[in-house]
Amino acid sequence: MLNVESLCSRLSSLKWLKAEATCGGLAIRLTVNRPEAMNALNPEVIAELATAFAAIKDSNARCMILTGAGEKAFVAGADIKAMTTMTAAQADEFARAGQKAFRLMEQLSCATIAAVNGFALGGGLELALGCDMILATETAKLGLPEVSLGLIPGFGGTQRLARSVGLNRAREMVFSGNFYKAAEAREMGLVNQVYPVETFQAEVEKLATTICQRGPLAIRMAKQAILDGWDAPLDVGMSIEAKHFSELFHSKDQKEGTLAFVQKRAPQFIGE
Ligand code: CO8
Repeated sequence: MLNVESLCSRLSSLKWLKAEATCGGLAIRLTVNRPEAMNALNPEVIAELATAFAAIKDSNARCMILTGAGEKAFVAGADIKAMTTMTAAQADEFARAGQKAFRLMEQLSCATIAAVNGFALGGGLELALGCDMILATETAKLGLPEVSLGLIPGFGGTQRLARSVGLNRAREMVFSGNFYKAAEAREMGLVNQVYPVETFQAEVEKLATTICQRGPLAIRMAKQAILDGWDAPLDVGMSIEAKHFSELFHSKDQKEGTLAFVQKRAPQFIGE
């Protein structure tokens, strides 16, 4: 299993993504690095995201922070210029490639935070929706403006947004194509927290560091239980939870965490 430093050096050859170790080498910060086009996702960027997520899957990273380069955008959507000449078959291929990459990200065992530092529009918001949490700057704007282009969301937005904010809110966002301020997005439960630009990076790191200090296997099991159980019947979800809960009792971290509490000291989790 790759450690985060080796993971970052493996990803250093990517053209459109920047990978850096953070949180004392326990987490990876992945930056979509195409600021001249508002970090728009063309097929090459999508392919690189898929490569990066597959590598993260094989690593011991405890958290991934996903963000966009520059001061204006997280990701302003799929690359509109690339879509002007696409055939229906190419559009199908592009949509499926994005969906596959984002699904891979959604199923990573580590925690994932979308650090929305500007526009998160169309495919950009769809990317953020695949993360476990969305933190945003006060100046960020979020939306699914595809209908303004005669399109619909194609990277999972019609499916994940309704699951996140409910059907009616999702219909409003998708049918209007409007941009929403971060505060409004927080009110509707789309964004977890909103911070001023000046303190944003520090707040993102703070949350990531907290997550990295918790039991990594516990985070993995909790994430799996939530993912597998949330749209299952309640009894099925409960059974999934009990299975993951009890599995943790085979781990050293479970012994360490409970013992450390009793001994009134900080736990030293090793991820085993
Ligand atoms: N694609 C390509 N280039 C973009 C994109 C984009 N999504 N967004 C911005 N850019 C480029 C601009 O064209 C411009 O480039 P240039 O300088 O060469 O003209 C540069 O970034 C800077 O942009 P602006 O000058 O427009 O900057 P502003 O600050 O004036 O505006 C906005 C910023 C509001 C973000 C504006 O750029 C905008 O509205 N962008 C488009 C947002 C959008 O509609 N996104 C949805 C795209 S569709 C989509 O995401 C579908 C996903 C599913 C795909 C399924 C596959 C088929």
